[in-house]
Amino acid sequence: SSISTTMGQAADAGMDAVQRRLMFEDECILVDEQDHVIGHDSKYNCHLMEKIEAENLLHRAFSVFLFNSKYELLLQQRSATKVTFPLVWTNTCCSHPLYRQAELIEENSLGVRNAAQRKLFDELGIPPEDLPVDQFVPLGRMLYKAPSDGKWGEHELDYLLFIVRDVTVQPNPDEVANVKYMNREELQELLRKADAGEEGIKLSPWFRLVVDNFLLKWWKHVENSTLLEAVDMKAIHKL
Ligand code: DMA
Ligand code: MN
Repeated sequence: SSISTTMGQAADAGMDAVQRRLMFEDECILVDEQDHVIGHDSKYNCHLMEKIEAENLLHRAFSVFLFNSKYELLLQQRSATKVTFPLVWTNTCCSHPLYRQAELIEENSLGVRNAAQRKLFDELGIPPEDLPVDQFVPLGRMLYKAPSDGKWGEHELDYLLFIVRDVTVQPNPDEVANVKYMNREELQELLRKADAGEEGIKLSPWFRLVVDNFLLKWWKHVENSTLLEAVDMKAIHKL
């Protein structure tokens, strides 16, 4: 193997092999703060805090919130092997649209919805036919930066996608440690435990931002079947 490969492995000692592969295979979409595509870079580079700060790297992402027909929200706990934010509780599924034709389509956020369908299968084993792309409702976009640990972090323009659907779930242990449907009271309880610093209960920073800024209002729209009234894809909320 080449010297650079050897050095890269030394620098990332302990990184899970599956997650390392995705770090170099996944090519993220670089955007400016108005969400215009300005280039692309590896998932690895896009999540290195040092590069984010030095080059102001910002990439496109999505966060899915899936509700069942009882209007409970599916949460996941990230696997222990995730490079960023291991073992934190978060919304149903998050990832990045990749720099490829099907996931770059901007009309009606179709590229992002295609990526969501792909990752809900990869992470949670939900068959794509259970999640037609036209059923995802893009509600809004937020821009945020969050360090994970010393080396890694996020700086994303995140599309917030809601979907109401009963699905079969088969979590992929490389990605997901645990899943749970929660009603509002159960989520409040989880938030309380996280705030109290209870052992093993942590929330992702982006989920926390959505909870604090949008979730309760949008949850009511889910229950009233009025989600389309909540759509605002013009603004980009800088949080
Ligand atoms: C990245 O999620 C996207 C957001 C909104 C944080 P992730 O770290 O779970 O990405 P991936 O599943 O591709 O590792
Ligand atoms: Mn990211």
